[in-house]
Amino acid sequence: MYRYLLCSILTASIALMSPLQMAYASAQTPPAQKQAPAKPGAAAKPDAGGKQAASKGARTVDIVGTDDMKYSVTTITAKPGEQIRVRLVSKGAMPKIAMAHNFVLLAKSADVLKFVNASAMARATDFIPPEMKAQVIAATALAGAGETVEVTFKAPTAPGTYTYICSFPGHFQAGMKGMLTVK
Ligand SMILES: [Cu+2]
Repeated sequence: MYRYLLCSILTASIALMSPLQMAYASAQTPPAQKQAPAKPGAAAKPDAGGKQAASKGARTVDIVGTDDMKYSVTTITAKPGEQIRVRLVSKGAMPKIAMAHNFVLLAKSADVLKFVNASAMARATDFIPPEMKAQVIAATALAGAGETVEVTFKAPTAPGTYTYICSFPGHFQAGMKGMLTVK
């Protein structure tokens, strides 16, 4: 009699458990999947945290670069000498060799068109022409689709507007540029 009772209790609990477990498992899956796209950002955080000693107090400006060759942010305002961290996320479906983005802030004295033309020939150095490095205030590496790059720099102390560009060939011409205003 007892054994029969025990058996039926066990059977009942097992029968109850499996649908419960399945429900639990299926409830667990969607949030896990939802979190996956956020991972690159989250993964970048420990890295950023590690760099915080160098960029302490820096204000972060998040920019998205897309396959239509545009920045999501085309104007940045900074105080003279302010510490700025630009974090650029590349979103798109094209392979990195054909579509990648960077953020290159140029000195006020820079000849932007000349820089852009020289950049197109500088694939070996991530489209930053070595002979024109003196005109670069700050630059990130290239970010292919799904990648995040960042650079922390001190805004110029001289008030005025400074051009930033994506130096990947053709992108500046397509409108991938913006203005940093120091005031
Ligand atoms: Cu670009």
